[in-house]
Parts: sequence; structure tokens; C-alpha cells
Amino acid sequence: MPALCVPRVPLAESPAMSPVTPPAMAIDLRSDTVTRPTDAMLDAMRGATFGDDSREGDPTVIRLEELAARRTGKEAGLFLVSGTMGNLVALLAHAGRGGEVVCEANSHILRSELGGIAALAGLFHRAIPGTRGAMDVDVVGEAINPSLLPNRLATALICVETTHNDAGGAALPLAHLAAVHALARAHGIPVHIDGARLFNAAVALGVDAAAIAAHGDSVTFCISKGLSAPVGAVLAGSRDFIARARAWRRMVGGNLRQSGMLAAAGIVALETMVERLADDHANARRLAASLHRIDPGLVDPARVETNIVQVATRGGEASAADLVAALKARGVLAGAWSKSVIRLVTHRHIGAADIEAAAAAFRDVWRPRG
Ligand code: TLP
Repeated sequence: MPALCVPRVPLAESPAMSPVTPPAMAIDLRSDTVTRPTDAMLDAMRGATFGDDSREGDPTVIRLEELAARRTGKEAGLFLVSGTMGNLVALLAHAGRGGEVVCEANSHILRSELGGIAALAGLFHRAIPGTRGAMDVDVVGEAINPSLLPNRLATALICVETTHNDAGGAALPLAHLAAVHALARAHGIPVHIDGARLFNAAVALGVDAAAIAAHGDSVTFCISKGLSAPVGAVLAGSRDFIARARAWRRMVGGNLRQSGMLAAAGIVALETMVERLADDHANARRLAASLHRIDPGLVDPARVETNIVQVATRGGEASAADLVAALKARGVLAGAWSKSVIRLVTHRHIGAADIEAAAAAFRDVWRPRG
């Protein structure tokens, strides 16, 4: 293993290190998915039930699904292994195997889910370019085709993503979500919200998650990102929709059995980890301000709304990938989002000192072009 990699398995042999102690080797800004469970989560997991989710049901999973439904203002919830499976099952339950889905062109569904929308859900998509992750509502209106024509598929679903990953963690304004939802409703088309970081969006907008989810017929959110649970996502929607989604989850191999242990961490995540996301957002703003001081072309601090900082490396001598390698050699793990963009994500294991150290490492490696 390279010296600076965070080990996948904590060094349990070392008596000084509890399973939740971060291996103090690197400042890991690759994603908030690297967050480890809290002690309270591990306690809850140890005490969890072992019912069979797909037979009589597991009481802890049922509690998580009910809690998630309440927090999103929906009738029912479904626990899944990942946000990607949540989106796939939502696509299938809304529109499976027929029709066209309107998506933002750089949405996670189109950019990072390996074409599951087509290969597995059997759906065609129409990509609409967004501004800060938000599709132009008039363009969405023009893209909608309410019913099947001899030469055009009917629009089966509209997807929106908030916070928007590729747009650097932008929280879509409520007015925008309301406008998309109203347009969709006028045509009888459902809206799915990919809210992998729904609670970051809620904290950034200063509203309850339900106020965002109200603008969709369904919503997925991840418990495994900034909320620190080890695994999982929840899909929420109407009771009928979730019953269909449960069947599709089984078909795609996502049926869960003794999953109370994972759900237990999710309950702690929802109950204790939402408000602290504001700290991650403040650290992201601090990081952006420090990088801006190094070179104003690197980051526009005004664009940092949540816990993601996108760093534009076009003005430097090195590619994003080379800079990521140079940062790694200085103990800072980052992700090359594209050839000329580095993504840095703040989370529970990143404190103010880490922000300063990361900015110092960046100052070391940054060589502006000519
Ligand atoms: N995003 C991951 C990577 O896949 C890029 C990350 O590190 O940010 N929707 C959105 C908006 C996401 O950002 C992600 C994960 C997902 C869905 C998928 O969630 P998982 O990883 O649980 O399948």
C-alpha cells in the first residue's frame, strides 16, 4: 500500500487505535464518503436487531425507513445499499423500460452511473445543460413530450440533483425546484430528486429537507456521505411508489436481509449528524478563501455553497492529475474531477488545522503558467 493511502481496514491490531480513530496519515479531501462511523453509530450497530428485511422485516430498518419518510415529508422509505441503486430503482419504479428521462447534462445519473439508466432501466435520456446545476425551465418545457408520437418517445420522468456534484455542490434554489415541479405536474410527469447530499442542501438553504423534497415525487439521499454512516441510502416517495421500488430493488439484486446493523447507523446519522454539516460548509469556504489568496484564478469563493470546492487548474503548468499526485506526496488526498479541475470535499474528519495544511501544500505545488 502506498504510504499515504488511508487503509481500507483500520489498524485494529494496534491497541491504541479504536475502529473509528482516523489513521492519522493523510488529509483526505477526496470525498465525504470516507467518513467513518461515530462511536454512537458503532454502539447502535452492536445493539441492532437481526430480522430479515425481505421476510417479516427488520425492526431497525423499518424505523430508519419511517424516520427517512418523516424527514423528507413522504409516505414511505426504502433502504438501499447505495445512492446509485436508489436512483436506478427510482428510474425503474417511475418509468422503467420505456420513455425518455429529462436530466441535467452533468448530473450524477448521466456522468457517473455507467449508463445504468439505459443499460438497466431501459430508458432513453434527454440531457439539458445546466447553470450551477439548474436546467433552464423553458428548455425543460421545450424538451417535454407529453405522449408517445410515431417519431418521439414520451417524457416519462424529470430528474434534478441537489446538491449538484458536478456544479461544485450547488444547492438548487427552492424557486427553481418549484418551477420544474410545477411544469412537470402540468404535464402529469413525475420528478425524481437525486439528493445524495440532500441534507447539505437543506443546511445551506436553511430549510428542512422536506421543503426540498416537496418539489419531487421521490427523493434519494445517502447516509454514507457527510452524515458518516458506513453504507447506504434511502429512497422516499408515496406508499405505492415505494412498493414498486421494493420489487425493482429485488430484481436488481439489492434485496437486503439482516440489514438492521446498517440501518442503526443511519438512524444515528439522521438524528445527530445533520446540523454539524454547517461546519463542513464553513471549512469549505475557508479552504476556498485560502486557495483564492494563493491565486484568484483557482477558486471563486462565492461559488462554494456547501462542502465541495472545485479548483480550476487551467492557469497552472501541471494537469489536475499531476497536481493531485504532488499533493498526495505532501499528505493531502484530492480528486482530479477532470483534466483541469480538482475536487476537494470537506467532512467530519477535516478540521481548521487540516484546511491550513491543505492550503499550504497547495501553495507548495502550485506553479502558475508563464
Ligand atoms: N458521488 C460520489 C462519486 O460517485 C462521485 C462522490 O464522491 O461524490 N448522486 C450524487 C449526486 C452523488 O454525488 C453520488 C456519489 C451518488 C448519487 C451515488 O451514491 P453512491 O456512491 O452511494 O452510489
